[in-house]
Amino acid sequence: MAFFKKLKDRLFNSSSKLEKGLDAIVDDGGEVDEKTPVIEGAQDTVVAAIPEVIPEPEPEPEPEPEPAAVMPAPEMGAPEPEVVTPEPEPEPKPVAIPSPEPAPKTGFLGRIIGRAAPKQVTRRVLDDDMLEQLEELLISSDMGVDTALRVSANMAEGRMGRKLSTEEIKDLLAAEIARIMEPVAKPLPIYPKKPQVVLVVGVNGSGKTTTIGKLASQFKASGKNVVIAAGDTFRAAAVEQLQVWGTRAGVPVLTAPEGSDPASLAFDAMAQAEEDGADLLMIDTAGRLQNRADLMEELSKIVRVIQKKDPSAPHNTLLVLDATTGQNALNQVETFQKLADVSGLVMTKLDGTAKGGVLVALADKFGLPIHAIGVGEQIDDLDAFDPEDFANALTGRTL
Ligand SMILES: Nc1nc2c(ncn2[C@@H]2O[C@H](COP(=O)(O)OP(=O)(O)OP(=O)(O)O)[C@@H](O)[C@H]2O)c(=O)[nH]1
Ligand SMILES: [Mg+2]
Repeated sequence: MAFFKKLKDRLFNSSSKLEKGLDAIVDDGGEVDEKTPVIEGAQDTVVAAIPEVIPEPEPEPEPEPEPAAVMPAPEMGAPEPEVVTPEPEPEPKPVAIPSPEPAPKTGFLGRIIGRAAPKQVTRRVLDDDMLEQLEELLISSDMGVDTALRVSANMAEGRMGRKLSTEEIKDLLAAEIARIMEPVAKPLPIYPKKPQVVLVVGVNGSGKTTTIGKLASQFKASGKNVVIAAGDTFRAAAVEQLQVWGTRAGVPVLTAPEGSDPASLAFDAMAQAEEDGADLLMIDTAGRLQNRADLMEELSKIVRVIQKKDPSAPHNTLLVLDATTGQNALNQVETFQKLADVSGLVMTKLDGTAKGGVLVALADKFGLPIHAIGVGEQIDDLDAFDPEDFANALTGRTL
């Protein structure tokens, strides 16, 4: 299955919510526009004003295999944040709305006169009322108030008084979302430093352990020598869970007895990984709620102890967020940023939630790199974050 199709299917709950909402908004006070076929109408009313960021539609489905999910970025010279910028993206094409396809010759009249019979499209004049409804819809899709207002305002700019169809609004919305997400779509940077220490943090149940298993599997497949440390010594069965993932991914898991100090395990794991010449050491940690000061302090201690071995470690601190928590993800970023130098995000459980819009709010508010997204519970259900695919899937845009 092509990557975009998979993402679109998995993001169905978010996109169908937005789609239904947009249909309802346009139907409310909109009029059936019988004079113009869909595509010509879209051109008349939108293309002239389409911002240059409208993404080009996906080319023909790429040949299998699917793109490896979270391919590491090219090796970097030093673990400095400013050097991790990936290759510059090619400039988006100015206007990528496809030129109108020759319309299908449908209907008796259409066949006689050799032109397309006009399709019925409902369009609504963009006014203050409609704008307000759009804002509300975006807020309800977990985009957050500030981001929803900004996105709606940008979509409306220069278009007040124009008639818009649902499809045209989707195009504008997708372009706006892709524009916000573009700067944060960055794979996990890989440094020459051995071992590169990746500390994985997040609240209970956000998907840390699962994400480590998925990432370890991908890095292993790309030829990296990976070691995992089971730094969650707090929860019973956490070690076993990580060992299962280690077996699936084919990487060793370093463990310590339940209840022991995770900081000392992290220290020992650093020594072991150095000795083994591992490229990557991924440290799992116990889930910690923002209000548990003791657990939060424990996290700071892990960082301090790691730094005794290598002052530049951890080289990445990944905050794993659960998309189903919606707006709470924003608070989690703020809290974890105070405790640890969060270097990037992984958003899990984007499958099956209607709250995918929170990712837009996160990108807009924090600008932290989004390294990967979790779209299921299986080992290969971790994808690199692609802003255009995400924007199209979230808005339910048909390409
Ligand atoms: N649908 C779906 N489920 C996921 C995803 N990622 C993780 N899960 C599930 O979420 C649940 C919690 O995942 P864990 O990896 O144990 O989460 P954790 O953050 O390690 O949890 P604690 O160690 O208890 O804090 C498990 O049932 C996973 O299968 C995802 O992308 N999609
Ligand atoms: Mg865990």
